[in-house]
Amino acid sequence: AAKLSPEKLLCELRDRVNVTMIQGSDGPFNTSAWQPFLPRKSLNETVGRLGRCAVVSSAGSLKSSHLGPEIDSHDAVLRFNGAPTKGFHEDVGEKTTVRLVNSQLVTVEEQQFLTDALYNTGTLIVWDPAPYHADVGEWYRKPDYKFFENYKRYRIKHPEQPFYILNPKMQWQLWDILQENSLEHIQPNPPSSGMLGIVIMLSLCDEVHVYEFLPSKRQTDICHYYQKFHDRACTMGAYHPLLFEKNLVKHLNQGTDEDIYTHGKVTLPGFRNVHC
Ligand code: NCC
Repeated sequence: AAKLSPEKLLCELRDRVNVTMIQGSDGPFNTSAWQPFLPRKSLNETVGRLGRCAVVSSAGSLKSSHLGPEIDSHDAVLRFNGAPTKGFHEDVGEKTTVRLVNSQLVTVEEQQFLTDALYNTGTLIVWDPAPYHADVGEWYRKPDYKFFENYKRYRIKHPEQPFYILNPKMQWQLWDILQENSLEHIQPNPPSSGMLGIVIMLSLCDEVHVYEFLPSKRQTDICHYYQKFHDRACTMGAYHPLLFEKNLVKHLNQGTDEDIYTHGKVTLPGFRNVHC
Protein backbone atom coordinates (compact mmCIF):
# COMPACT_ATOMS: atom_id res chain seq x y z
CA ALA A 1 0.00 0.00 0.00
CA ALA A 2 1.37 3.38 -1.00
CA LYS A 3 1.31 6.11 1.58
CA LEU A 4 -1.11 8.96 1.02
CA SER A 5 0.11 12.54 0.99
CA PRO A 6 -0.24 14.32 4.35
CA GLU A 7 -3.15 16.38 2.95
CA LYS A 8 -5.04 13.31 1.70
CA LEU A 9 -4.38 11.47 4.94
CA LEU A 10 -5.84 14.34 7.00
CA CYS A 11 -8.93 14.20 4.78
CA GLU A 12 -9.25 10.46 5.39
CA LEU A 13 -8.97 10.99 9.14
CA ARG A 14 -11.52 13.81 9.05
CA ASP A 15 -14.02 11.95 6.90
CA ARG A 16 -13.70 8.37 8.16
CA VAL A 17 -13.04 8.67 11.89
CA ASN A 18 -16.21 9.66 13.73
CA VAL A 19 -15.25 11.33 16.96
CA THR A 20 -18.49 10.78 18.86
CA MET A 21 -19.38 10.12 22.46
CA ILE A 22 -22.07 7.71 23.65
CA GLN A 23 -25.38 9.57 23.94
CA GLY A 24 -28.54 8.73 25.83
CA SER A 25 -30.23 7.91 22.53
CA ASP A 26 -27.61 5.27 21.56
CA GLY A 27 -28.40 1.57 21.47
CA PRO A 28 -28.32 -0.17 24.84
CA PHE A 29 -27.80 3.15 26.65
CA ASN A 30 -31.32 4.41 25.85
CA THR A 31 -32.81 2.94 29.03
CA SER A 32 -33.78 4.40 32.40
CA ALA A 33 -30.68 2.73 33.92
CA TRP A 34 -28.53 5.13 31.87
CA GLN A 35 -30.56 8.31 31.32
CA PRO A 36 -29.50 10.02 34.59
CA PHE A 37 -25.82 9.36 33.94
CA LEU A 38 -24.82 10.31 30.40
CA PRO A 39 -24.12 14.04 29.87
CA ARG A 40 -26.94 15.88 28.11
CA LYS A 41 -24.68 18.26 26.25
CA SER A 42 -22.44 17.03 23.44
CA LEU A 43 -18.66 17.27 23.87
CA ASN A 44 -18.64 20.07 21.29
CA GLU A 45 -21.16 22.08 23.27
CA THR A 46 -19.25 21.47 26.51
CA VAL A 47 -15.79 22.57 25.37
CA GLY A 48 -16.87 25.05 22.69
CA ARG A 49 -14.89 25.91 19.60
CA LEU A 50 -11.22 25.68 20.52
CA GLY A 51 -8.33 27.58 18.93
CA ARG A 52 -4.80 26.46 19.81
CA CYS A 53 -4.68 23.14 21.64
CA ALA A 54 -1.96 21.07 23.27
CA VAL A 55 -1.83 17.30 23.64
CA VAL A 56 0.66 16.24 26.32
CA SER A 57 1.91 12.65 26.15
CA SER A 58 2.99 11.06 29.40
CA ALA A 59 6.48 10.20 28.18
CA GLY A 60 9.54 10.31 30.44
CA SER A 61 11.17 12.66 27.93
CA LEU A 62 8.98 15.50 29.27
CA LYS A 63 11.25 15.52 32.32
CA SER A 64 13.41 18.67 32.43
CA SER A 65 11.75 19.93 29.24
CA HIS A 66 10.64 23.26 30.79
CA LEU A 67 7.69 23.12 28.40
CA GLY A 68 5.15 24.04 31.09
CA PRO A 69 4.61 27.71 30.20
CA GLU A 70 4.42 26.95 26.47
CA ILE A 71 1.86 24.16 27.09
CA ASP A 72 -0.24 26.42 29.33
CA SER A 73 -0.30 29.16 26.66
CA HIS A 74 -2.76 27.02 24.67
CA ASP A 75 -6.54 27.53 24.82
CA ALA A 76 -7.02 23.91 25.81
CA VAL A 77 -4.78 21.09 27.06
CA LEU A 78 -5.45 17.34 26.83
CA ARG A 79 -3.73 14.89 29.20
CA PHE A 80 -3.85 11.12 29.63
CA ASN A 81 -4.77 8.66 32.35
CA GLY A 82 -3.12 9.41 35.70
CA ALA A 83 -0.64 11.98 34.38
CA PRO A 84 -0.31 14.61 37.14
CA THR A 85 0.38 18.34 36.89
CA LYS A 86 0.93 19.00 40.60
CA GLY A 87 4.67 18.95 41.25
CA PHE A 88 5.43 18.95 37.49
CA HIS A 89 4.26 22.43 36.41
CA GLU A 90 7.62 23.45 35.00
CA ASP A 91 7.71 20.62 32.52
CA VAL A 92 4.05 19.87 31.70
CA GLY A 93 2.08 22.97 32.75
CA GLU A 94 -0.95 23.08 35.03
CA LYS A 95 -3.93 23.52 32.71
CA THR A 96 -6.13 20.47 32.06
CA THR A 97 -9.12 20.95 29.77
CA VAL A 98 -9.71 17.34 28.76
CA ARG A 99 -8.41 14.12 30.31
CA LEU A 100 -8.65 10.91 28.30
CA VAL A 101 -8.52 7.77 30.45
CA ASN A 102 -8.63 4.10 29.56
CA SER A 103 -11.25 1.77 31.01
CA GLN A 104 -8.65 -0.18 32.97
CA LEU A 105 -7.84 2.91 35.00
CA VAL A 106 -11.52 3.50 35.73
CA THR A 107 -12.12 -0.12 36.74
CA VAL A 108 -9.08 -1.30 38.68
CA GLU A 109 -9.30 -0.40 42.36
CA GLU A 110 -5.57 0.33 42.89
CA GLN A 111 -5.75 3.19 40.39
CA GLN A 112 -7.91 5.21 42.81
CA PHE A 113 -9.92 6.79 40.05
CA LEU A 114 -12.90 7.37 42.35
CA THR A 115 -10.88 9.04 45.10
CA ASP A 116 -7.85 10.83 43.58
CA ALA A 117 -8.54 14.58 43.12
CA LEU A 118 -6.31 14.48 40.02
CA TYR A 119 -9.35 13.45 37.99
CA ASN A 120 -11.65 16.23 39.17
CA THR A 121 -10.45 18.91 36.73
CA GLY A 122 -11.74 19.48 33.20
CA THR A 123 -13.78 17.19 30.99
CA LEU A 124 -13.21 13.45 31.32
CA ILE A 125 -13.46 10.94 28.49
CA VAL A 126 -13.12 7.17 29.00
CA TRP A 127 -12.48 4.65 26.24
CA ASP A 128 -12.49 0.84 26.27
CA PRO A 129 -10.83 -1.56 23.79
CA ALA A 130 -13.72 -2.99 21.77
CA PRO A 131 -13.69 -6.01 19.44
CA TYR A 132 -12.79 -5.13 15.85
CA HIS A 133 -15.68 -3.13 14.34
CA ALA A 134 -18.14 -4.51 16.90
CA ASP A 135 -21.39 -2.58 17.09
CA VAL A 136 -22.14 -0.69 20.27
CA GLY A 137 -24.56 -3.36 21.54
CA GLU A 138 -22.05 -6.17 21.12
CA TRP A 139 -19.34 -4.18 22.90
CA TYR A 140 -21.73 -3.16 25.70
CA ARG A 141 -22.34 -6.80 26.58
CA LYS A 142 -18.63 -7.62 26.53
CA PRO A 143 -16.45 -4.60 27.29
CA ASP A 144 -12.72 -5.23 27.76
CA TYR A 145 -13.01 -3.83 31.31
CA LYS A 146 -16.30 -3.65 33.18
CA PHE A 147 -16.04 0.07 33.82
CA PHE A 148 -19.74 0.98 33.64
CA GLU A 149 -20.40 0.70 37.38
CA ASN A 150 -17.47 2.92 38.31
CA TYR A 151 -18.48 5.37 35.61
CA LYS A 152 -21.88 5.71 37.29
CA ARG A 153 -20.31 5.97 40.75
CA TYR A 154 -18.04 8.76 39.56
CA ARG A 155 -21.01 10.57 37.98
CA ILE A 156 -22.91 10.42 41.27
CA LYS A 157 -19.89 11.82 43.15
CA HIS A 158 -19.16 14.55 40.59
CA PRO A 159 -22.43 15.27 38.79
CA GLU A 160 -21.27 18.68 37.53
CA GLN A 161 -18.09 17.44 35.85
CA PRO A 162 -18.61 16.51 32.20
CA PHE A 163 -17.64 12.86 31.72
CA TYR A 164 -18.09 11.11 28.38
CA ILE A 165 -17.77 7.56 27.07
CA LEU A 166 -16.00 7.48 23.71
CA ASN A 167 -17.98 5.66 21.05
CA PRO A 168 -15.91 2.47 20.51
CA LYS A 169 -16.34 2.62 16.73
CA MET A 170 -13.74 5.36 16.55
CA GLN A 171 -10.76 3.21 17.54
CA TRP A 172 -11.18 0.80 14.64
CA GLN A 173 -11.96 3.50 12.07
CA LEU A 174 -8.62 4.99 13.10
CA TRP A 175 -6.86 1.61 13.17
CA ASP A 176 -7.99 0.90 9.58
CA ILE A 177 -6.34 4.11 8.40
CA LEU A 178 -3.17 3.26 10.33
CA GLN A 179 -3.09 -0.17 8.65
CA GLU A 180 -3.82 1.17 5.17
CA ASN A 181 -0.91 3.58 5.48
CA SER A 182 1.65 1.18 6.87
CA LEU A 183 3.76 -1.22 4.84
CA GLU A 184 3.68 -3.91 7.51
CA HIS A 185 0.88 -5.85 9.08
CA ILE A 186 -0.23 -4.16 12.31
CA GLN A 187 -1.28 -6.15 15.35
CA PRO A 188 -5.09 -5.90 15.65
CA ASN A 189 -5.09 -3.99 18.94
CA PRO A 190 -6.64 -0.55 19.33
CA PRO A 191 -4.56 2.62 19.06
CA SER A 192 -3.06 4.06 22.25
CA SER A 193 -4.79 6.71 24.32
CA GLY A 194 -2.22 9.09 22.86
CA MET A 195 -3.32 8.57 19.26
CA LEU A 196 -7.02 8.65 20.18
CA GLY A 197 -6.48 11.90 22.09
CA ILE A 198 -4.71 13.52 19.14
CA VAL A 199 -7.65 12.76 16.83
CA ILE A 200 -10.19 13.95 19.43
CA MET A 201 -8.36 17.30 19.61
CA LEU A 202 -8.10 17.54 15.79
CA SER A 203 -11.90 17.41 15.77
CA LEU A 204 -12.26 20.20 18.37
CA CYS A 205 -9.41 22.65 17.65
CA ASP A 206 -8.12 24.98 14.94
CA GLU A 207 -4.53 23.86 15.55
CA VAL A 208 -3.01 21.08 17.66
CA HIS A 209 0.49 20.89 19.14
CA VAL A 210 1.48 17.46 20.39
CA TYR A 211 4.27 17.22 22.96
CA GLU A 212 6.67 14.27 23.33
CA PHE A 213 4.58 11.81 21.34
CA LEU A 214 7.44 11.89 18.85
CA PRO A 215 10.37 11.80 21.25
CA SER A 216 12.83 14.70 21.41
CA LYS A 217 16.54 14.59 22.17
CA ARG A 218 15.44 13.85 25.76
CA GLN A 219 14.19 10.38 24.68
CA THR A 220 14.58 7.93 27.55
CA ASP A 221 13.62 4.43 28.65
CA ILE A 222 11.81 5.99 31.63
CA CYS A 223 8.21 5.29 30.81
CA HIS A 224 6.44 8.30 32.37
CA TYR A 225 7.61 11.76 33.46
CA TYR A 226 5.92 11.12 36.82
CA GLN A 227 7.33 7.67 37.65
CA LYS A 228 10.70 5.93 37.95
CA PHE A 229 9.61 2.87 35.98
CA HIS A 230 11.78 1.91 32.92
CA ASP A 231 10.35 0.16 29.85
CA ARG A 232 11.18 0.79 26.20
CA ALA A 233 7.77 -0.60 25.21
CA CYS A 234 6.19 2.61 26.58
CA THR A 235 7.70 4.63 23.76
CA MET A 236 7.87 1.97 21.04
CA GLY A 237 4.65 0.09 21.84
CA ALA A 238 3.81 -3.51 22.70
CA TYR A 239 0.05 -3.90 22.91
CA HIS A 240 -0.78 -0.67 21.08
CA PRO A 241 0.46 -0.07 17.49
CA LEU A 242 2.47 2.88 18.84
CA LEU A 243 5.28 2.77 16.28
CA PHE A 244 2.78 2.97 13.40
CA GLU A 245 0.90 5.78 15.15
CA LYS A 246 4.12 7.71 15.49
CA ASN A 247 5.09 7.19 11.84
CA LEU A 248 1.69 8.53 10.81
CA VAL A 249 1.94 11.60 13.06
CA LYS A 250 5.48 12.26 11.77
CA HIS A 251 4.10 12.14 8.21
CA LEU A 252 1.37 14.66 9.13
CA ASN A 253 3.64 17.08 11.00
CA GLN A 254 3.53 20.63 9.63
CA GLY A 255 6.21 21.86 12.02
CA THR A 256 9.96 21.46 11.67
CA ASP A 257 12.20 18.49 12.53
CA GLU A 258 14.05 20.93 14.78
CA ASP A 259 10.83 21.40 16.83
CA ILE A 260 10.62 17.63 17.26
CA TYR A 261 14.26 17.34 18.24
CA THR A 262 14.33 20.18 20.76
CA HIS A 263 10.76 20.27 22.09
CA GLY A 264 9.26 16.93 21.06
CA LYS A 265 6.70 19.15 19.37
CA VAL A 266 4.46 18.35 16.40
CA THR A 267 2.05 20.80 14.72
CA LEU A 268 -1.16 19.55 13.11
CA PRO A 269 -4.07 21.46 11.56
CA GLY A 270 -7.47 20.94 13.12
CA PHE A 271 -10.02 19.18 10.87
CA ARG A 272 -11.91 22.41 10.25
CA ASN A 273 -8.77 23.83 8.63
CA VAL A 274 -8.31 20.84 6.34
CA HIS A 275 -9.51 21.41 2.78
CA CYS A 276 -10.32 18.25 0.87
O1 NCC B 1 1.21 5.11 29.66
P1 NCC B 1 0.00 5.83 29.22
O2 NCC B 1 -0.79 4.93 28.14
O3 NCC B 1 -0.93 6.35 30.28
O4 NCC B 1 0.48 7.08 28.34
C1 NCC B 1 -0.42 7.94 27.66
C2 NCC B 1 -0.01 8.06 26.21
O5 NCC B 1 1.24 8.75 26.12
C3 NCC B 1 2.02 8.20 25.04
N1 NCC B 1 3.33 7.78 25.58
C4 NCC B 1 3.47 7.39 26.89
C5 NCC B 1 4.70 7.02 27.37
C6 NCC B 1 5.81 7.05 26.52
N2 NCC B 1 7.06 6.76 26.96
N3 NCC B 1 5.65 7.42 25.23
C7 NCC B 1 4.44 7.78 24.76
O6 NCC B 1 4.34 8.12 23.57
C8 NCC B 1 1.21 7.06 24.44
O7 NCC B 1 0.55 7.53 23.28
C9 NCC B 1 0.20 6.74 25.52
O8 NCC B 1 -1.01 6.26 24.98
C10 NCC B 1 -2.77 4.05 27.29
O9 NCC B 1 -2.54 4.24 26.07
O10 NCC B 1 -3.91 4.14 27.79
C11 NCC B 1 -1.57 3.74 28.21
O11 NCC B 1 -2.04 3.44 29.54
C12 NCC B 1 -1.17 2.76 30.44
C13 NCC B 1 -1.91 2.57 31.80
O12 NCC B 1 -3.03 1.72 31.64
C14 NCC B 1 -2.39 3.96 32.30
O13 NCC B 1 -1.31 4.84 32.45
C15 NCC B 1 -3.10 3.84 33.65
O14 NCC B 1 -2.23 3.43 34.66
C16 NCC B 1 -0.69 1.45 29.83
N4 NCC B 1 0.21 0.76 30.75
C17 NCC B 1 -0.09 -0.39 31.35
O15 NCC B 1 -1.15 -0.97 31.19
C18 NCC B 1 0.98 -0.95 32.26
C19 NCC B 1 0.05 1.77 28.55
O16 NCC B 1 0.47 0.56 27.94
C20 NCC B 1 -0.83 2.56 27.57
